[in-house]
Amino acid sequence: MRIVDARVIVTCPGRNFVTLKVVTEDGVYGLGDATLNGRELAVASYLTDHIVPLLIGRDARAIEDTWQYLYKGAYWRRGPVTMSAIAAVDTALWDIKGKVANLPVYQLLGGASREAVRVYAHANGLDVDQAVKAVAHQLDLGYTAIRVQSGIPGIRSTYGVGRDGRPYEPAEKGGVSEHRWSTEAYLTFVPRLFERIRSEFGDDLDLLHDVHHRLTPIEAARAGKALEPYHLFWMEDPTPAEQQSAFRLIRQHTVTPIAVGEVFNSIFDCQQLIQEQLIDYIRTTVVHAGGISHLRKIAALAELHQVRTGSHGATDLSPVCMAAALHFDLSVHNFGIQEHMPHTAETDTVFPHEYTYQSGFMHPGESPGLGVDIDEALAAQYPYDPAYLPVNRRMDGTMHDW
Ligand code: CS2
Ligand code: MG
Repeated sequence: MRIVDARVIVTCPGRNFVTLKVVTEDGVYGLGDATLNGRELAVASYLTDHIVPLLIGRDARAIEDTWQYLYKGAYWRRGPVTMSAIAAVDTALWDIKGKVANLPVYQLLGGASREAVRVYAHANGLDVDQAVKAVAHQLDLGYTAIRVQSGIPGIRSTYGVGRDGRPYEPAEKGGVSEHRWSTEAYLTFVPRLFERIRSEFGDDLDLLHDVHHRLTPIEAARAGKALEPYHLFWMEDPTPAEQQSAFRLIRQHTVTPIAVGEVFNSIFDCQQLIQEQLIDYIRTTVVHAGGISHLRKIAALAELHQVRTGSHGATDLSPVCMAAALHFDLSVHNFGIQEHMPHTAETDTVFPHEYTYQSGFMHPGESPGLGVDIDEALAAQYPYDPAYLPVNRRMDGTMHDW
């Protein structure tokens, strides 16, 4: 089953997405997400200029061989651009395999290990009162696991919190904005936030929190320790993880569970973290970590060390990635939880999909393949519109430490 066409579709239905569409000689096609937030066109070029010419004429059924060919054959390995491009090819080929086999992809991955995929929602507020209201709103929608972020007194803008009453969207249009950061203000504030949330909502709800790599290891240890009375489900990205051994220091001081990995793109980024059990949840996702094939290898390594998965699922990961993530989540035994930040109606119209949400759980559906499509004519009506993640500086203007 030869590949006869592969093309990259860049569209911006409210935010930018890059999608690869691979077509076989039988007319079957598959989709893969290739969106790298704020650096979208680099992946689009990597695919169009360097990968598509290699795909034409290849056997669409040879998923693992194609993965190895693109990873090892390029000589230049790893990195977010390369791995997002390889992920898009891999995801599209799994979609094709499912369609040809007339089975949803999760069945090809070993079948369902659970009835549905537990997801967590976001509750964000400019202050604690707003955060409390946001948690109440997500509880009304049926979520039983909620990530809570709040503006910090004394800090003008905080990453992860929406502005002007709008839902939080990671990328900002109109140039790169800069945020200011005070570790001391944050460390004093964050236990108070969770004290209030627990006193309002009790102990049953699962609470999560994202530190967005803002702390040193010893500061992260302090945060984890101070948060112990509020028994978080996880504390995410407490410190950057280029130096994986840094997490030993955090582990020595706190039993707050740790989730890491949304910026990782390879099993080698988390090898030590997993093998030394320095984390509890690995957040690598389909689009940025080499696709379904590579993510399964990460999950298999994690399973040996009692580490669960907790894939990234922010709005910059397209519905194609969300569909693929849900097939992976449903099948993999050591699944933990999946992030769910619903897309806008505009995005959902460009990417019609079978996956559904109900009462805190999602399901990828039973359609053959991934169960997601792209309306190319509609996508063409939304041209690329540059947007960037904000830059973070300390109060004195220094780029933040880590
Ligand atoms: C966040 C994201 O969802 C998360 O956990 O960390 O907002 C992340 O920063 C963006 O998806 C980056 O593109
Ligand atoms: Mg995060």
